[in-house]
Amino acid sequence: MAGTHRTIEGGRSAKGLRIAIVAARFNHFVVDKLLAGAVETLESAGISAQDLDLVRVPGAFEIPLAARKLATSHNYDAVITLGAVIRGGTPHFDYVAGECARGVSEAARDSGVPVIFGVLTCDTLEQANERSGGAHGNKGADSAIAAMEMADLLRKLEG
Ligand code: INI
Repeated sequence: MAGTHRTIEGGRSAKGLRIAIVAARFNHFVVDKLLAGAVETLESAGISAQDLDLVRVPGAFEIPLAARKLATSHNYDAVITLGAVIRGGTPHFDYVAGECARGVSEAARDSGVPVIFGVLTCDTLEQANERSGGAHGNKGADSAIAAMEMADLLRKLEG
């Protein structure tokens, strides 16, 4: 009904936000492009250099533990996770991708801090390239936007 509701949503400014990025080293040729997209987006949205920390982990499987540590420290308004899990010929993909996704959502739920899932899970390297600065955009940049929105939304909801 018109006029009887209000919409609450977060803005897209990074001014005054403290953000941590957890980036996997595995498939670094893809992840580095996600990282560049995230950092550029946060910098153009006004983040201060001292308010942005980068944490490196070996692979996507290790992302949840680091993300949870950062989120529960409450030193950050949001945590962005970046990685690339690319399907090989074995079930390994399903374990790594599944555990990573589950752990990232648990880190957010346990801490109450937004933990953004910027981990590509793709069948092929081509699909990963398309989503890290190719035809389908840059998941790192999208994740930075989601982090800003969610951090601001939580501030408003906690009001
Ligand atoms: N880690 C990734 O980030 N992406 C992958 O595609 C991947 N594959 O395919 O194996 C991968 N494996 C490593 C894993 O994340 C852990 O670092 C490793 O198992 C040690 O715990």
